[in-house]
Amino acid sequence: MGSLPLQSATQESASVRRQQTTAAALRAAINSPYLTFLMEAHSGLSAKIVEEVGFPGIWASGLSISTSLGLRDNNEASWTQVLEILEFMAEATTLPILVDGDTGYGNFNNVRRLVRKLCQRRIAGVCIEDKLFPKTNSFVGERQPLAEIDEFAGRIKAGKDSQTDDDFVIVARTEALISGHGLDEALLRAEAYHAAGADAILIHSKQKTAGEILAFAELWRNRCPLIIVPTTYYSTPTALFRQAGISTVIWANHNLRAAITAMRDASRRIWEDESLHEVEGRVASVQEIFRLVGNAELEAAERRYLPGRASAAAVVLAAARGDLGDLTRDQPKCMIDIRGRSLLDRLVSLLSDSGIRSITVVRGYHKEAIAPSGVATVDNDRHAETGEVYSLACARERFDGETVVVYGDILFRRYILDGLLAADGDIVVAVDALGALAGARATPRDLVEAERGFSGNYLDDAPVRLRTMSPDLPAARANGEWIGLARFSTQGTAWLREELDRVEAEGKLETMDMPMLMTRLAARHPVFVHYITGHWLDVDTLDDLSNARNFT
Ligand code: SPV
Ligand code: MG
Repeated sequence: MGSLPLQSATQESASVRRQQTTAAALRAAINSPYLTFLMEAHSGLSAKIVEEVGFPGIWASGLSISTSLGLRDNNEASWTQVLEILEFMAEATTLPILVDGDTGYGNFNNVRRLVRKLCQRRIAGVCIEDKLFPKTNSFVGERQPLAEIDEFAGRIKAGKDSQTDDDFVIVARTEALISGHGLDEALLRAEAYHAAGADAILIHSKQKTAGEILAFAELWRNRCPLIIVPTTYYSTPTALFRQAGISTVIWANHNLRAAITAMRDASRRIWEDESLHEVEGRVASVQEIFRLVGNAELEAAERRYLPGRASAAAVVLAAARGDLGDLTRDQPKCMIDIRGRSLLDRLVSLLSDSGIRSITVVRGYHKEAIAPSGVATVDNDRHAETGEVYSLACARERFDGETVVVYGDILFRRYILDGLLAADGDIVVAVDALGALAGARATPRDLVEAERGFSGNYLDDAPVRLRTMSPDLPAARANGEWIGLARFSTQGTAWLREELDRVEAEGKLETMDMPMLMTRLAARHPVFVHYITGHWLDVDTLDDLSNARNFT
């Protein structure tokens, strides 16, 4: 690949494709003066891969589709089952698809319905072969019976009369050479099919060399485009096909065969090793799967269409040991059991229930004890000598859009998170106004001084900005207590990342706590307070723990 004429052909096909229907693109590719290459695909996924690699079109191989369904290439899959696969393929790619329509699944009448259905599904063309239904793969057995010439020409004519897209391509495939009838019979048939309206002739051969194909091409003299399938004469240099004036080469089954080899190798390795160790790194990553099927597009759509900001990510800070005696000897605080479920498990469910899909837990102390399902983890292995901000920085790669940051040892009623997600502002912190009351809690943590206190007025929804957050704030200045839950919009997340970079550059990442980070953010950007009154708790003491057990 890569010689100049082919590149031009590919580029030309790609630009034609952008402006026209897939049928028109296939027609243009087949009729172009360049040699066109169609690559086999048998599923939505393989169609995507063929497109990404750069081919201008797809051969939807009957052999490959049947095999991928675990069936023989004998029309064991019904034509409507094949149609369903084609629907997935057409949805997965913008490339024109030339379908292997076998014999047309019956007589002229079956071909008519097939062609109409293919046009409805944006398929660019179909190839039908002059054999009898049910078909047998060309490489099985010898001297397979052929259809009568006139009868097959009738199938072609019926197909052409039924297409609802003028550019739809019908390729007539003759099996005369494969069935041992020689060049004269092949030419006779090709001529009849061309006269019946075929847009191109596929001349098939199962010889190891291209001799009979090249001889046919010379005698055919390009009365209409000629398509070949060099599966058995694979060692013939492609330059010879160009010289012979061939229109299109079909690489007929090589994605399926590649997949069989790769799947068998991986399965065998895993079976023998009882481990994934050797295979990981040699197979596509799960992230690659997400990219291929377009997860990013769905996330963008969720941001646009779903209420409740379902696309927010969450970072749960759960690296600290906490000090609850024996309860935290072999596990971090977030794993303490609260009536049959860990604190962390309850928190993760809460986040999920509010539509947060991507959750990352920062682990540290006894990290092996934290293995929540469906949740990513990152590790702060320096948890013993660092604080929350360092843990947050460990998860930096995990957030870039809207992000919720939450301590791993808190629980709250769901409406609090829903309210926070719906609140205006690029950075919003949930603040319990009751935390400002003297003696409200035995161990108040992060006190908050805001622009205004909580009014309790039903009609008061004016935004309130954060001034300072600190565990050492004099009680007289405190308007409430931060509950350890904050939301950052995409912009707010960008500011957070910038601030983390600054803190790191100043050498303070290891020691800084979250209140100081919030205070620094509030000095540069608007940080808003979302007031609540109770309905949450954190677990710092055994008293807190018994409260938590009553809370759920
Ligand atoms: C197919 O790919 O299903 C074909 C080509 O029809 S061949 O297997 O060579 O007959
Ligand atoms: Mg086939």
